[in-house]
Amino acid sequence: MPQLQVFYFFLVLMGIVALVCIWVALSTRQAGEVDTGAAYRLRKGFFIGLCSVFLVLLFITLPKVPYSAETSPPDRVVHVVGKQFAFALSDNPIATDREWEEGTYSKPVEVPAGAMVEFRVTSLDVNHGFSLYSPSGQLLSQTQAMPGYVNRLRAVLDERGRYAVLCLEMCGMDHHKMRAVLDVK
Ligand SMILES: [Cu+2]
Repeated sequence: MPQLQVFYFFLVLMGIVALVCIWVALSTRQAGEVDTGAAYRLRKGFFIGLCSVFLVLLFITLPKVPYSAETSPPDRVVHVVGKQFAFALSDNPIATDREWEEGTYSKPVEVPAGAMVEFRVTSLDVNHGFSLYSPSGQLLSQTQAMPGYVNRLRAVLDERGRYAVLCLEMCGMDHHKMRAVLDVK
């Protein structure tokens, strides 16, 4: 479960930060001479070290960015509209409150496995967070659902099953109830 690994990773990271804070608090109890030259050298080394680590991580992770290049038209377009407190998914554009309501009650949109799907995501009221979860509950991709603007998100969904769409932006009292489903056949 990647979420659990991330949780433990942050727990360890927070432990290290706490230990450093305690060490700094204890070591600066007594006022003493400050060697500014050494401090600046340390800061420079830290800066260069951090930049090197980030550069390496950038080159390792950049090819794995899950957003496909938009060089060709998608196989399928799914229109997504958020509104407090549900998402409507439809094969047809949704412009009015009525169409949105129909979209939230109609049967789930189906897309073929392995097809390049383009989600056109917008909102009828406030900002929402459109996120797509695999049938096993893993977060695959996400974008913002913004009023007056359409965000396009492309994804190839290979695994067959029922995908969940959840809101990732705190949008009001019933934010946690905002969800929809998508079937990959
Ligand atoms: Cu929300």
